[in-house]
Amino acid sequence: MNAVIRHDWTLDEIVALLNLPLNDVLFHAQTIHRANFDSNRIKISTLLSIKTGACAEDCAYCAQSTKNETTLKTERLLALETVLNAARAAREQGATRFCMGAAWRNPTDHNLEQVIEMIEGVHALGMETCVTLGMLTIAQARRLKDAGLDYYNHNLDTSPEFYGQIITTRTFQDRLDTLERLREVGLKTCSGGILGMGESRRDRASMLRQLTNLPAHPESVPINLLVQIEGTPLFGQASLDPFELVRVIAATRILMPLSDIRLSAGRSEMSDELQALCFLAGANSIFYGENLLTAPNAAAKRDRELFTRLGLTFETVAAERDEPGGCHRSEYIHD
Ligand code: SAM
Ligand code: DTB
Ligand code: SF4
Repeated sequence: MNAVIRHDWTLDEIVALLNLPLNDVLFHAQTIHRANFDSNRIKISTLLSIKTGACAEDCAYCAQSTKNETTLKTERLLALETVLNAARAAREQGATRFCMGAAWRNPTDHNLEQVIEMIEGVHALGMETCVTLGMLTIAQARRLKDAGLDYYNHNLDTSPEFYGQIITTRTFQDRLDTLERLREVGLKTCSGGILGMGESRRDRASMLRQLTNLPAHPESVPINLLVQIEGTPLFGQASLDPFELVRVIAATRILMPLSDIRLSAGRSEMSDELQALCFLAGANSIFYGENLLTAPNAAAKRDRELFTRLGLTFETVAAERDEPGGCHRSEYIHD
């Protein structure tokens, strides 16, 4: 009952979930969450931008688009050793998964081989790997799978109806096609979206419907709150009612009972109380570390204190238990 996996949700059903009194949707989501997860355990991943800025796409939210007049310093693909040093530092801080993001519309085959060296190096440190590199061909998806990649992040970002107001240089269908290729080769997927871009509640429901009605639910669903970047068209957008974020997380938990739900970008602007409500609503994963890709994240010290105050545990890779061949065991700590 608490892990009914459906792929046939109607838009009205999802809107109805978002319209519930907050206590009711929270109770429903928390009941499902408890039945399927340790409700006091949070997974943490650390992000690194391995290629920054100078992106030809026109995503209206993004600091990295050449179409947006931001002050971002661009950076070519990082050297392998730089990436591995960052992964080691993230592991020391307790991250179990290292996510590498590149500001590409899609990688070239040469780019992909360079990133594969990074994936193999991070694996050898005993960490899970995730990359987000833009659109992929089926051959590229297969190459990543064969190289041992764990997760590929590719977001739908918003509803198909609102999408055209946010991005014009690639279509919603392009995104669905990449997700299909990932599934076809058996890669685990991380796919979600962004809230607070001026979309309606119905758009939010429609985005969730797209995710939950995919042939398989993404293993990981990032819910980002727009980080407003000066120089982007979305800078100055009216901020979202924080309870709407909680409702969306709760609905996501109800719709995708077994997926990890990541409270992603935007935490640095959230109060501790709002984050606590998001965990109650079923979020069980965060980005941890001082930076997201180009924007600051919630400070790690603040996160550790918040976890202690809430009695949450987070999974760490114990460095001293690192085993040859890249195997690792995890343990749960109270920090
Ligand atoms: N270039 C690749 C792509 O677009 O697929 C990968 C990197 S891109 C930065 C990854 C995701 O980060 C985007 O799809 C979007 O959901 C999220 N993102 C980017 N900028 C953001 C912002 N300012 N606020 C919230 N989320 C953001
Ligand atoms: C995701 O859904 N959010 C992350 C990750 N996947 C790649 C990226 C957030 C980016 C926030 C803005 C920035 O740092 O530029
Ligand atoms: Fe480029 Fe990705 Fe940013 Fe869009 S979201 S501008 S594709 S880096």
